[in-house]
Amino acid sequence: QGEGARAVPLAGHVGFDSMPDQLVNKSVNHGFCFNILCVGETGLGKSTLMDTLFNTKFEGEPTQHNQPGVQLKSNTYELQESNVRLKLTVVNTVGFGDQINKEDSYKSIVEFIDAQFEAYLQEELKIKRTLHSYHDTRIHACLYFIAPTGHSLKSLDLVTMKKLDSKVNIIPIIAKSDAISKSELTKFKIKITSELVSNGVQIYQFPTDDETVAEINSTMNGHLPFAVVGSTEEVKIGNKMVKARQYPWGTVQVENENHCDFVKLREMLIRVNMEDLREQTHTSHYELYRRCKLEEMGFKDTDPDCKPFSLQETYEAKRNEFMGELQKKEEEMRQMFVQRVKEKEGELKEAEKELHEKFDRLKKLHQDEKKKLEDKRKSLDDELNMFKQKKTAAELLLNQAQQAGGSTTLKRDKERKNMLFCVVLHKLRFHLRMKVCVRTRGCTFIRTIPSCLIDTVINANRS
Ligand SMILES: Nc1nc2c(ncn2[C@@H]2O[C@H](COP(=O)(O)OP(=O)(O)OP(=O)(O)O)[C@@H](O)[C@H]2O)c(=O)[nH]1
Ligand SMILES: [Mg+2]
Repeated sequence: QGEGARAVPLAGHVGFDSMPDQLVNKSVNHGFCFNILCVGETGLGKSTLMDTLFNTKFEGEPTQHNQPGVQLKSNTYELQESNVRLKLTVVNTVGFGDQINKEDSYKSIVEFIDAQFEAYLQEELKIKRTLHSYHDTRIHACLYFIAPTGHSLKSLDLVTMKKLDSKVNIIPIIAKSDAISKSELTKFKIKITSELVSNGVQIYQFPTDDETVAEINSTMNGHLPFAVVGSTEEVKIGNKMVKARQYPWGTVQVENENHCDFVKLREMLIRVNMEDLREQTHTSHYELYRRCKLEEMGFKDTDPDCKPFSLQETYEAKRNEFMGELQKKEEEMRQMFVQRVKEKEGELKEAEKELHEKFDRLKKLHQDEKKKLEDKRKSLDDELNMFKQKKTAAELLLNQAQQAGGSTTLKRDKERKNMLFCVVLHKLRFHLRMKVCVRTRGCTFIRTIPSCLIDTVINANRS
């Protein structure tokens, strides 16, 4: 090649023409992985289509649709066809379109896709990388299920596809296309395509640079979005069992190209472009994520003078920048700390002063109170003493009275008797003076007895 270059003809078979075989063998031994994300509203036939595409039954339980937000549910299956192993991951958007406010419905999908890119980037940035055995979970194809309304795309569909188009290969499909008539379907497809173009939504285009598949791929690009029908039910048509959906008015055959685009989808997604989808994911979408992320982290390929920037230089520049920022922050924090300490000290001093004042006030109050109480106590003591004295005097008086009480009674008794005696005596005197008869010498005389005599008689008989 080029001028002066020497052509070296081979004299015989060397063997490097077996390189493709070596590559194939290695890849077959290692196995492949493919990750599909199904985005679409509840009940649009996502699970049925996956089962129909891979000719198996994936999901067991139907999912709940009463969550407050969209959740991504991922399931990985190990499939084998001939001697080729495929690790297939099917990610479902549970609850997509179920909320009244659908504003944030796309967010969890974007976050999920970014999280897979981030995990791969972290693995790449590791010192000890194990990328050959790493389970790559990056989404290779996003099947976007459009409801067969026959009108136009819903704003939820447009917003979600717009947010996803730079992160994933979007293949739009019209779900349950047996629900829409042939003429309506043609118009619907045109309408969807024009809406996608006018809103700048980039959908995946089957590659036309490989001449072996260029023709079929360019034809298929014209059939997008594919109108699909899914079913795992087998129906006997002629002498063949085919997958179909049976209705009272007829049968829709899933694999009949006159009935729907299921075969086109399977051909394009699995049989022709699976590897291109994987490659596009790595070289286009992941690359974009990686570039943005590394730029965010401060890595650049060229310096301001457009000279190549080595990783070492970038690292050191970033380190210096970081250290500078750190020092600045440290200084700021130190000053802030000193300031806060000063403020706190002032506050504490103020509080201490207030406490002292309060203490003094309370002390004075306490002293006054104590003095008052002591005075009161003194006066009470005096009162008590006086009371005791009075009590003693009273007791004394009482004793005396009690003692004196006995003789007085006697005396009074005596006096009363005397008085009574005097009264009797007086009456007696009077009586005797008036009525006593004295018998003298056989004669009875009524005589007045001299009172002295009476007194003598009475006194003699007093006791
Ligand atoms: N008419 C018609 N019905 C379909 C088609 N595909 C699936 N269905 C029916 O639609 C219903 C829902 O199908 P699923 O595959 O469970 O839908 P899904 O999107 O996985 O539902 P969720 O996981 O609950 O969101 C089932 O009754 C299917 O039989 C189709 O192509 N046409
Ligand atoms: Mg489902």
